[in-house]
Amino acid sequence: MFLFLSLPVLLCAVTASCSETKACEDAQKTCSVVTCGIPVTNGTPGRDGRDGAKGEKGEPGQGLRGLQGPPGKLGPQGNIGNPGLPGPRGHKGDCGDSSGKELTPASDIRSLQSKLDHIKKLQIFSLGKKSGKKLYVTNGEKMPFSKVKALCAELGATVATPKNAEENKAIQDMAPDIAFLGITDEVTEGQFMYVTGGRIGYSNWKKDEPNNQDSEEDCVHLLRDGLWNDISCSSFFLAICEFPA
Ligand code: MMA
Ligand code: CA
Repeated sequence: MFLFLSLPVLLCAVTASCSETKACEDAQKTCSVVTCGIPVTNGTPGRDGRDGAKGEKGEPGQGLRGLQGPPGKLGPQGNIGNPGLPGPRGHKGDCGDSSGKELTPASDIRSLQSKLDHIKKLQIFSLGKKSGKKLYVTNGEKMPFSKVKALCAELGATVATPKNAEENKAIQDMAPDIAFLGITDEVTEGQFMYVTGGRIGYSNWKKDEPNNQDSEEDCVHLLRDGLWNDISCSSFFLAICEFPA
């Protein structure tokens, strides 16, 4: 703590080394202008100092935890999920209506039948079929006999089979090439039969035929001159089908 001395004392003290009470009393004897004060203790406190620098952050407090806040806002909609498994089989349905109101009326059936008959007539006319005569049809393709049979069967027809000279001539006239006839001796060698059944009642063999060449000629084809020859069933000839007279 400093001593608070008046200025003259200080000046004197400077010359007389008057820095202490005892030194000052000594100085009074030699220094007339020196007035020594009574010894003092502490002065009144000074004003408060300026605010210090901000301190470091303190440790967390020990108070009670606050209440939980309200729920947050709704999030965005998610992606569409995968399809679910098929549901269980439903109950058996009711019996059908037997009242007949769902059926096609007989008048409609008659009308359709009439139209179909008309279309058939037009087609027969366009193919040149004469009343009471068989209708022969070809697609112009050559194939083994088994294929000819299958093709004609698909059409609801049979393989062209002349049962008299007139029919033989009709086929000869419409055929653009050598064609298979619906006749074979596949069942019994040398015994020619209609593929539709029964022994043949008419024939038009070429001279020296049938000869069963190489023992493998069970089918019959119609040559361009209208004569017949027995030939291998696996060889290729024209397919001609016939529809009833
Ligand atoms: C000859 C004759 C016929 C036989 C054929 C086989 C050309 O005619 O022998 O009887 O069916 O050959 O190609
Ligand atoms: Ca032959």
